Formats: sequence, structure tokens, C-alpha cells
Amino acid sequence: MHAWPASEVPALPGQGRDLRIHDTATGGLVTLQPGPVARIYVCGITPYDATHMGHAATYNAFDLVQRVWLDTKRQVHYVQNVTDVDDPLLERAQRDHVDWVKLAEQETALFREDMTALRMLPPKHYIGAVEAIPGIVPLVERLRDLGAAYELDGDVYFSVESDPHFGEVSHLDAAAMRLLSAERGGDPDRPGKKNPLDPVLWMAAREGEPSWDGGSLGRGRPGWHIECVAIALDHLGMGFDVQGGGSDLAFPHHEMGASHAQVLTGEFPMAKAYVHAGMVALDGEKMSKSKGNLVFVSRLRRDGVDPAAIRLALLAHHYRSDWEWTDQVLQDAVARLGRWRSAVSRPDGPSADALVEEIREALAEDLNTPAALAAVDRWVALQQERGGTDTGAPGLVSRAVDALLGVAV
Ligand code: 5CA
Ligand code: ZN
Repeated sequence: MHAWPASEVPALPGQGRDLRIHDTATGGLVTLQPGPVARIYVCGITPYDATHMGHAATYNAFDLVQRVWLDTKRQVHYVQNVTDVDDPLLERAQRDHVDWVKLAEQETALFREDMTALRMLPPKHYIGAVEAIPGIVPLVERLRDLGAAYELDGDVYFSVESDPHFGEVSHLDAAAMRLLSAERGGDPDRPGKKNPLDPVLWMAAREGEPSWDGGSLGRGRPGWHIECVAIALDHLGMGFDVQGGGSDLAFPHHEMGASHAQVLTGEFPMAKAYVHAGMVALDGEKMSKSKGNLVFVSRLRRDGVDPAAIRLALLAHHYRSDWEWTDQVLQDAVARLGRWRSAVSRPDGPSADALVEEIREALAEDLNTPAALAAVDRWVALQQERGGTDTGAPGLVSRAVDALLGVAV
């Protein structure tokens, strides 16, 4: 699948910093020291509706991870999937009497436009679950051959007990896992499973649903977690630097994915850090396609909102906090963008060398974007109040804000 065009990332003077970031598995900050090529997998959308501010906030966080790495002169090997076949997509297509393939294509196209407008760096490999199926089948067969998977009425399940490290991503107790499994695509109450938490790896073909040749598994379609694992292992291998997504993916999705990969390869861990973004809410509830309480990026763009202001609205919140989208959040961002633009449009200004270091420092410490914005605000205020004589400063600020925060001023 093709991704979207990359916006240019200006090179900055001086030295970038290594990223310290919160890892859900260890519950604390870890300093990542990738090799010359940093490897990151970020879970992509299930394309049955347009990109909302919650999605945008999550992708913004992982875009920043890459920008910090690029600033250290590393290359970034970024992989993202599209869950282009899954229950919620098929259900929506049926509800709206549309073809599920068309729905997925349409919403994925809109996602690409939104990502481009927001200056999110594209993945190097953008892979649909459907195109990954030929690679998924042998993995499920291997899990079965290893005794880590079993059959139930034609469906194939993963046995969570086959991974001694199961539970080490999200650290939840059994009751919480069971609850979340039921809420997030699992079927803990299905009779006959070895462990209620066991997730499906391969679903036998069902009447009226799409299915693919599964070799010795029979016709069917893959389970959710194994899709991401197949794509990650194929394009990144084990021990990659960051597995990313919103906090609602920590369990079961990332927990199960890690277990699948660890059992398949006999290596541990799948990722050096499991990084999770907080949830964006609207009117007091998590923004979600299933609830329908959504503010769409594409809608704001159609209404004439500058994508740079949308990005600033996201950056005003720490990626790990849960926060609420309001009109005020957007108005503040529009006002801030105006101040920044006017400050960098002057021919000179106060020196910005220290500012670049402050932005670097803030981002390197668990992507502290509110601190980074505050640092730019201080330079902007100084520019407005006293100005300065450094003719390189406005250009440097503009390049730094672009390179490190993805905001075009
Ligand atoms: N296709 C799967 C991942 S393989 C999926 O979760 N798709 S999604 O479309 O539901 O979500 C895409 C990403 O946006 C996920 O990382 C998810 O955690 C994140 N996300 C969804 N809702 C919100 C929200 N309200 N706030 C922040 N992030 C969110
Ligand atoms: Zn995923």
C-alpha cells in the first residue's frame, strides 16, 4: 500500500539528544539508544470512519519520536499498518450498505490526506492487513506446530500460557484483563477455550464474510494481533525500538502481539519500549468511532482551519495525558500560530540558539511538548517586546519548529 508524501525535515545546527520515553512494560522512563537506523512500529487505523482528533494526537506523538531521532542524525525505519479487514469495518460496511473494500480504501485515502496536511512523516512501509495475509498464515501454522495454538470449531486460538512473559507489557490483573478483552475485540466468554483470554489467530470462513486461502488452516481471515506481528516481524524483526499506539492498545493488542512474537521467535522482548498515548475525549467521553462523538481532522480542514493550528492544538497537551478537545483548545492554538508567524516574519530578532536547545531538551524528556511550546512562546514574547539584532534567528526558529515539532510557521 502506498503511504503519503513526506514533508522535508530541515537539519538543525548542533547536536540532537537521545530520547527518554515512558515504557508501559517497565512503568518508567527508558533512554533509547537505537543504532544508526531506529526502528518503530505504530499501529494504524481501522479505516471505517474519518481520522478524528484522538487518532491525530496519537500519530502526532509518534511523529515526534521520529523527529527526535532524525535530529540525532539517525535514519528511521517506520512501519505502520492499516487494519483493512476486521469486525468493526465489516459491521460498518454492512450497516451502511457499502462495499467493505471501498469503505476501507476511501477512509484510508482520507487518512493519507489528513496525515499529509498535518505534516506527519510517512511510514517507510504502509501495509494493509489483507496484503499481509500470505505472511500471516505460516506464522499461525508455526504457532500451532510449536503447541502454542489450538483449534476450536475451525477457528485457531493462541494460548497465552505459552509465553512465560505474558502480562509483562500491561501488568494488569486477571479480572482487568478479562474485562478489557471483552471490550476490545476478544471473546473471553466463548466456551471451550483453554484460557478465556486466548485471542483468535485465524477465524474460519463465515457466511457472508470475506475469506482467504489459509493453507492448512482452511479458508478464513486473520485475528487482529497476529496481523500487526506479521507486519512488524517482516519489516522490522525482533527487538525493535518502539511499539506505539494509544493507551487503549496496551491490552490486549500489544500484550498479545508481544506474546505472539516472543513465542514465534524465542526472543524477548519484541520491542524495547511500549509507548502509549493518552486518550482524547469530547464532552467527557473518549472520542471513538463506535460512540460517534468525533471531531474530524478533515472536517476542520474543510472549515478552513489551518492544519498547523490543529497540530499546535495537539502539541499543547502532553502525549501521555488524557485530555478533552474543546473549541477553546483550537482557538488558543490559532492565536498561538498567529503570534509565532508574526514573530518569525521579522528580518531579525533575539538569538535563538538557546531556544533550539530548550526544544530539544523538552522533547528528549518524554516528549514534553507543553514545555517546548512554552520555550517558543518565551522567544516570541521577547521578539514582540524587545526584538533583537540576530538576522539568523527568525529563520532558525522557523526551521526548529518545523524540524522538531512538525509545525510550518
Ligand atoms: N487498527 C487498530 C490498531 S492495529 C486501531 O486501533 N485502529 S483505530 O482506528 O481504532 O485507532 C488508531 C489509533 O488511534 C490507535 O493507536 C488508537 O489507540 C488511537 N486512538 C483511537 N481513539 C483515540 C482517542 N480517543 N484518543 C487518542 N488516541 C486514540
Ligand atoms: Zn496494531
